Amino acid sequence: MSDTVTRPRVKVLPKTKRPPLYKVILLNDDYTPREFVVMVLQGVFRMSEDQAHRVMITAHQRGVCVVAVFAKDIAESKATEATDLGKEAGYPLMFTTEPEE
Ligand code: TYC
Repeated sequence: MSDTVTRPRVKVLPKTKRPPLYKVILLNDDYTPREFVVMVLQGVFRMSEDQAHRVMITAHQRGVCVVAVFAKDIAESKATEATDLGKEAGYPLMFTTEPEE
């Protein structure tokens, strides 16, 4: 029996690939009250009142604002949850998601 040690010829790279990230985007509309938008941002995205107010004002003035970035399933469930809160209250409040470049 020989004691030859064989090492792998191919370098094994560690599996460190992160899941692709998705932006949650808030869309402006003409009907949802500002305070309601702030409340939803605080509740669903755990923002302070200050942060939530800044995001709401940005969407109000520019039409859209990126709220946060998450893995795909989390981004989608939070966008749905936030949009549904508006729907339940009778508002057309809308959150969408899109992949981050
Ligand atoms: N534009 C709304 C208003 O004037 C407030 C609003 C802000 C609604 C941001 C949606 O994403 C939004 N009552």
